[in-house]
Amino acid sequence: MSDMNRPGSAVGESDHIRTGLSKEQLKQAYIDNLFYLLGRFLEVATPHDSYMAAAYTVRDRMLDRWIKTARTYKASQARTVCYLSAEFLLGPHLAKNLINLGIMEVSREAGAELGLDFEAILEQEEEPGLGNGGLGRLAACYLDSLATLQIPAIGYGIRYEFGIFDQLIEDGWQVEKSDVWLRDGNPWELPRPKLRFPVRFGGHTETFQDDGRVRVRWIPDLVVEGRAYDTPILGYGVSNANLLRLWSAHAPESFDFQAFNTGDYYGAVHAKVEAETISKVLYPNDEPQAGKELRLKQQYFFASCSLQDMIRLQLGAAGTLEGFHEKFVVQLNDTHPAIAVAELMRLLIDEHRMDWEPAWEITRRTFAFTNHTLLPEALETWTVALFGRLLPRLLEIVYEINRRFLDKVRMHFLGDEARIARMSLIDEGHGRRIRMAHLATVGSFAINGVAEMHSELVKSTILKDFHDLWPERFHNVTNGVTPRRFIIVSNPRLARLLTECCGDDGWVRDMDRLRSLEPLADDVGFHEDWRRMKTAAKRDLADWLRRRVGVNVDPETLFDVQVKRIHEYKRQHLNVLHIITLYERLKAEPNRDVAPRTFVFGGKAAPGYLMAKLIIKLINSVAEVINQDPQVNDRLRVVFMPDFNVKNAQHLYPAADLSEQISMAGKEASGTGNMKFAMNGALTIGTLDGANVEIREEVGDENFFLFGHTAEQLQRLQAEGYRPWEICNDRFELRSALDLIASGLFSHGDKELFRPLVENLLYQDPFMVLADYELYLDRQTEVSHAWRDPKHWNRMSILNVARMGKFSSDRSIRDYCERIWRVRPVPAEL
Ligand code: Z16
Repeated sequence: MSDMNRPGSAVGESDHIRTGLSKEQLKQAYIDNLFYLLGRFLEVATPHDSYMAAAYTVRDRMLDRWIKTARTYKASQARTVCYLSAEFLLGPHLAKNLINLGIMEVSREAGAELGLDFEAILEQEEEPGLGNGGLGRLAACYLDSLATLQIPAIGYGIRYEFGIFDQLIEDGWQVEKSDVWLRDGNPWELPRPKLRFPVRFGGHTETFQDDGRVRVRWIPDLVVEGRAYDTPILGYGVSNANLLRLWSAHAPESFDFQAFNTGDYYGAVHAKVEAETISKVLYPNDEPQAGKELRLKQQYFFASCSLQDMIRLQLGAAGTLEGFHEKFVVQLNDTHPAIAVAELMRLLIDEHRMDWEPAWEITRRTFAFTNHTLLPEALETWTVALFGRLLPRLLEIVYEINRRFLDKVRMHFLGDEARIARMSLIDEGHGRRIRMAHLATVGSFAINGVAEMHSELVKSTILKDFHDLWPERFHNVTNGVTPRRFIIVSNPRLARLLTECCGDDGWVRDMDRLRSLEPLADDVGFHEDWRRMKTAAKRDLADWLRRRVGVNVDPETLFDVQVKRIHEYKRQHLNVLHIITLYERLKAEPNRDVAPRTFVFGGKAAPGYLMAKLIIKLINSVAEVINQDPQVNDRLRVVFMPDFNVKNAQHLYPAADLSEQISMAGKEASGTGNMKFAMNGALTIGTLDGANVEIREEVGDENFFLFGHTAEQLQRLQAEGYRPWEICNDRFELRSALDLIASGLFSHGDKELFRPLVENLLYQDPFMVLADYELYLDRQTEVSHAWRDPKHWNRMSILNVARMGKFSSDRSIRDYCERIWRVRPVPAEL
């Protein structure tokens, strides 16, 4: 090892092997890491060795920035944003970090000179899939924007040993496989074995006298230790690198010894297993599963560790907890971490001997709460019985918060008993349950929804009573996505074109600058560039689908894409009904002139959600029949892309022509896939739901295919008595499509297979698929016509990209900073 390489040598010199960014330095560092960290040399390195060495080479360059950022933040004494989230769906780190460091091209050249297959190295990375979908991916986009905007921030979550399951498709059905993402090691994280906190479970509480005051002691029957694992999150084009701190659960060593000394070896091992189970696996549901004790343990575990860590930082810096809320603001990503409200009270009162009032003052000025759903089945509650058994001290605190809160309500609404019952933290009607959304709302100074429409609905429906009481606490922050991953990493051709048009790459940090594309919307030469870019992306996807999924698709056809979690409210089956209708039209009239389309679906179903799994089976079954029918398969193709995740998604966004955002109006809080597609130049066919409303406002009504009933109209329909089967009576093609599914055509003659799906649509149709069918078909016909006029289509596509600036997560984070967190940038310098 050279002198320069020894620990203790000065870090930060631009010629340093761990920090230098030149091609020669990168090559040198890569070989060095391959040798010293992996025990390999170029000639024998496997692709995975190469990936690891590359990752370490990049990480070295991040650590330098990370340490300097931490120093700068500490000196600034600025307020830190703590983003508490049970999910972070980060996606692969390597390419993202190369981009944010600004060394993608030089690394590619360095790799080439070493004889490495750069793409194969990127392909090696197992993505950290620590999230289900939108909410977890949003958290990852926000980390990227926080670092890029130089905001002091920490992401806190759980280091699940198994993330979201890998999806296989066998005989058309979803099969789940466990996600062993840590098997080959994770080069991006730094274990912090000394950074650990105890978390208690079970047992009972006692009161005792302390200095003339009654205090409470919690005697648990299980103590779990949370250990920190840190991942640096680098901003784009800045030196700031923030911290993502994930907690892993372990049995405290001391406990093993105790049991061992008394001879209870099995007991000791059992306690260890029980403790470690807490961070074992991500719950693969996008809505809560009733009564899952382990899930509550996970929530309390990471909330408690994170708060103990903040308190440690606060005491280290200020020596007192007074003013804690001025140094930290904690954003609750949905109700998953809402228990933190009661836990901060416990820590302040029981562990740091504060009185209730000052503790409550700090608590309610610390938290802010984001709601992500209005679906009644997705609102989290815990039975008092389970909660009290697992967290006896927290139940007492929740009761006391509730008692004081209801006194206020009583005074404000002068004994409106119905309202008091509705607002209580305890739902007395359904076997006594704790309403986590109410706990989060009462404990927060700000509450926000994730799109304009959603935030309005939060105020007028699920939290109406709270809005009546505290209107000033309610806000909107429309979601956004990061252009670093969803344009630069996934669509480098588009990125290059945008940089050319704008004159520089300033648009990456200020997406409003893409407005300068507008004058090019009618430029013939630019249309040619646009077409070439799109066709190349579609060819790439076609190649990828051939290699990975084994299907052939024609890049000349319209790529019509719907990728997202499979859920009835998202209405993938409405899309299928359109496909079947096109199929029937072509069968009846083989020479009919229809725009050739390739339909691509992707998404995971919660393993216990049978209807969602049946929808996957239906898509694959329809695909099997249509793709094999020579009468139509030159004009219709259907593909289900298995294992939709961040890594696979990156191949799709650049290649899509049409983005399907067809949820039942009023059900999708925001959607974020809608943004990723539109900023890559896909046109949207969508309902007036979630952020679709704002996307349409931005890109212009004439550049968006709107269809469907409004949320209000659907509500009225439902109130009048919705009878879906009657719709079929006057809609011949709809009847016929449903009959075709029921006939067994797509199930080798089996008439039973899809019966639950068809009957549900005919007799229940809770998400009003049939009500929107005809409007959807009409709009799709217009899509086909528009596709026939490439000039017009390209114009719309260009204008979409030019006008999507609002949906950069940088804008969302600026909104949070100004409206909610009241924090400012703290630039770090190298
Ligand atoms: C989730 O991804 C979302 C909501 C929720 O209650 C739970 C999960 Cl895991 C989604 C919303 O469905 C989606 O509309 C929204 O865009 C996303 O959260 C981010 O806000």
